[in-house]
Amino acid sequence: MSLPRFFRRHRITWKLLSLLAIGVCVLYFYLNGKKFDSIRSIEVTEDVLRFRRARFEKYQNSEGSRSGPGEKGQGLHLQGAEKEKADSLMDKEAFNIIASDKISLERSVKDVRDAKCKSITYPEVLPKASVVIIFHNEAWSPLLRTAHSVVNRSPPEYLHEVILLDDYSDRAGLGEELSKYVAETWPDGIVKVVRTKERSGLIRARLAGARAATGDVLIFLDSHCEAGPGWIEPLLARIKEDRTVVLCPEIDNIDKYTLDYGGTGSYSVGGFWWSLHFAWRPIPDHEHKRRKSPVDPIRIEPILARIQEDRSNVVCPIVDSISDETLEYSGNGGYQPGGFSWSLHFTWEDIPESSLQNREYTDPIRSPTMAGGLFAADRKFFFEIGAYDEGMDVWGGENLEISFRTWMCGGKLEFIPCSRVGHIFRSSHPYTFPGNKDTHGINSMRLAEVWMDGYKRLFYMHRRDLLDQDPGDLTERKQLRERLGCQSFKWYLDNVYPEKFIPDENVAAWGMVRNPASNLCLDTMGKDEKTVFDVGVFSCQGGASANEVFSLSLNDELRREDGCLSTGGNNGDKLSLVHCQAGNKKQQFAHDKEKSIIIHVGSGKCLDVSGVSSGGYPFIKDCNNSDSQKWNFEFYL
Ligand code: UD2
Ligand code: MN
Repeated sequence: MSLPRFFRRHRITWKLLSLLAIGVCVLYFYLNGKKFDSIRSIEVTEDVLRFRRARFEKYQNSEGSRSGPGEKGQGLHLQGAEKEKADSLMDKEAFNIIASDKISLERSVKDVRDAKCKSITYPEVLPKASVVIIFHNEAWSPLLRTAHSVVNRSPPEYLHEVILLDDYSDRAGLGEELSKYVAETWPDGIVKVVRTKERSGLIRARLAGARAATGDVLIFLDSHCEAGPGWIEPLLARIKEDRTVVLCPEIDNIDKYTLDYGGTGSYSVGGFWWSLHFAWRPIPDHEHKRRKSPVDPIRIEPILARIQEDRSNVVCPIVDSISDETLEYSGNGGYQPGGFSWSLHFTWEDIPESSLQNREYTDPIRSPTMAGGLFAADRKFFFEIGAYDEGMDVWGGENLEISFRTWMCGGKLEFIPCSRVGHIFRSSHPYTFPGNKDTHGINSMRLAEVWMDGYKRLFYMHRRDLLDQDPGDLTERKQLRERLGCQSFKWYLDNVYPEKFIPDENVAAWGMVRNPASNLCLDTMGKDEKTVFDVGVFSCQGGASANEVFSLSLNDELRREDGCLSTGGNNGDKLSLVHCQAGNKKQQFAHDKEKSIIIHVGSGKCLDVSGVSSGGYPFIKDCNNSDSQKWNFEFYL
């Protein structure tokens, strides 16, 4: 029987059939057009709120008495077969998954906040947070531990929702099983799973999360974090105070081998290398001053007070001890102010509480950049200043982009010392980079092109390989900058990051440092500037290699971005590149352009390459006017 006859027999008309086809098409496009799965939403009634409150209190009350592996944030030291298994999985997971699996998903952590954080009273009414946790093929235990830590340590009044944003994972257990676990564990719907329909990369995944969120404030976390006690209030309170701040918690380190939750110890801020990699840096002096840090100098009353722009103060140095027997000079350890006893003898006292104002420990710390993964922002403000660059793929660069943009377009970036969140810093990425693309490189190129004005030259100096690459369409991002009327990158450097060294500005000379007779140039020989190493010489590359770029600073340093040449005082001493230290005599060099010599100020000796060939090491030697001691910089300012 032919088909038309079949239809006639069963009274199915062509009309009906085409209607059906159209219906199927509409449904198909509707489902496909939606970028993510719909969110399970549950009406938040009084009952639901009571349920959440009770759950939160139950956890809070039991937290102190929990026992088991890894509790109180302790690390696990595996033995025997378990250790072998963990070691063998290290390559794949880039952290100790066996230890993580043994630790409760709801473990307690150390409270590493400064004691003063605990005495702060935050406003009762705070904006509510949507916590967005993005992941691609994350291991089960760190992912769920992140979610549990957020629910267990955020008062329900302030937690609008937790969004687990699955960036198209295909790892076993992260599909149905995860949805089921979430539904059963948090029946009140506080945790939601949202899935992208294609691998989006972490930047577009965060955007998808932000678009799905409906809370007042967005807080992003990586999928291997643990929120610490009291982590959320200081973030929300600061945003309530000023909706234009973008905030980072202090990021504590969860050890990738043992899962030990450790405090960061000292506070740092973010910087960057001109290669557009992120760097941690100590809080700069100007920021200490702005925060009116009482620690440096220490105020030691009642007897002594410090002079600070006030001639009526009498000051003392901290008195170190010199042993009367061995003459060993040693620091006194703790700082102590003086007091007196009523018999009128002098006494050493503890620093009075009143002198240790809270702010050093609790006030926001301004930072030029953020590490990327953990931050909070007013949801609307996040979108107002341009959210993220959707043209960025998989991983890298977005953290500097949002940092530069926030500062340049009217926001501020701050670290909040009282908000602590742990993160497992892994040694590699336990996921693929589709097409094996250098996404950090291309993403950085996009941000350099849009935000760095002429300073992008310093990025390309390190990444000549990218010069012939296509960063993709930048029109929208450039329009955004225009529309928001953002400041220049020079403004950012001058006002936000004044301590950043610019290799070709405000220097005496820069570029290749060349010995004409041998055509050898100072060269890092590809060594990483974050390490200490001896500087070599190599045949001059004619500006083709960033390894040969050195600057003679106005402070007489012969330096790179962060490292200065340093040498002892003896004939034959090599020159090592070490962290620059203002005023260190070993690091001072003078260049006599007429005589073409470079003199090490401390020893009066000259930079020399006699008998050295390409790949060897220059040294200092008594000045003798020979050709092996003649040097020229590529550019003089
Ligand atoms: C740091 C940041 C990270 C990000 C990155 C620069 C911290 C602690 N971490 O690297 O958040 O800013 O620098 O880009 O500051 N992911 C996806 N889809 C992908 C790839 C990754 O969802 O295609 C998720 C991943 O599961 C993780 C997050 O993105 O939750 C960040 O990735 P990471 O942990 O590998 O990055 P990390 O910490 O080395
Ligand atoms: Mn991470």
